[in-house]
Amino acid sequence: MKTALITGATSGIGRATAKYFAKNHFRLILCGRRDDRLVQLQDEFAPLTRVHTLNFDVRDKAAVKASIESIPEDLMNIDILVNNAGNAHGLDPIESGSTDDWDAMIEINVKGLLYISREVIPGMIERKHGHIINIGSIAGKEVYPNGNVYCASKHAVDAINQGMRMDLNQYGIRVGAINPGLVATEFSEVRFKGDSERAANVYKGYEPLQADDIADIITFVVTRPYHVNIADLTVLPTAQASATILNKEM
Ligand code: NDP
Ligand code: 8X3
Repeated sequence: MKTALITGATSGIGRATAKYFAKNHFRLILCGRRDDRLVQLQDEFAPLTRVHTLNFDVRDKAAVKASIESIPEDLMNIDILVNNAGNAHGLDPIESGSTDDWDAMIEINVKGLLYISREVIPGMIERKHGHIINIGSIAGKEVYPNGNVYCASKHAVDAINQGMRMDLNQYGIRVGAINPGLVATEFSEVRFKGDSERAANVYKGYEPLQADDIADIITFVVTRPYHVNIADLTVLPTAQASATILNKEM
């Protein structure tokens, strides 16, 4: 039975992935900062599989280390790491963007992903077995107006994904990225700091991806035979052709 650690499991893509993995009876280590949601996840998935939750902020290097070290022995051999925790903060031109927003995106989307990976990878190397899924974005392949630092953070994920795959190749560890386009999650609520109307507008007038669509694909990717590594996958809603081209007439 596989053991999977998912960051950002309390919402959106991470939560949906936890649900799909639970249905496949993967043992789960689910991470996030909102404790009430972690308790909900535990209650919901415990009838299907072994679930352990970890509450920490991926920005906090010491907390990341302590949390990974606290994983119970029966879950210590992590087969799958889904580096999913992340968000956009703001959508502002470079000359007036908030430096706090920039810090948040670089610290969470880039440094947080690195801190988690640094703690999990040594065990995978020891076992010469593991699969890392990095959640990038179409924003890691293209840049869009006002996307500046969020796009930079996801371009960094793209580079880290490639670098990880090269460095871990000698140990037989699979590494791949899933790069979604527009997915209707709490992503825009966070980006627009709780402005629900503005957030809802992002997904109006066309059919966006749902978190389940991405979770289904992640589940496909991690259930391929071990010699198959899906290295880089961009997934868009049919209405979206690129980071900037969206057909709202469909
Ligand atoms: P959500 O806002 O629904 O989920 C984000 C998750 O990340 C939450 O579980 C949140 O948990 C966690 N998280 C955020 N900050 C931190 C932190 N500092 N420490 C620990 N956990 C944190 O958004 P999505 O599900 O859409 O986003 C998931 C990933 O998908 C992100 O990396 C995002 O960039 C990427 N993505 C999203 C797209 C979209 O259109 N929605 C498209 C392309 C990529 P909590 O608040 O409990 O800590
Ligand atoms: C999230 C989707 O379009 O805001 O990565 O970049 S988008």
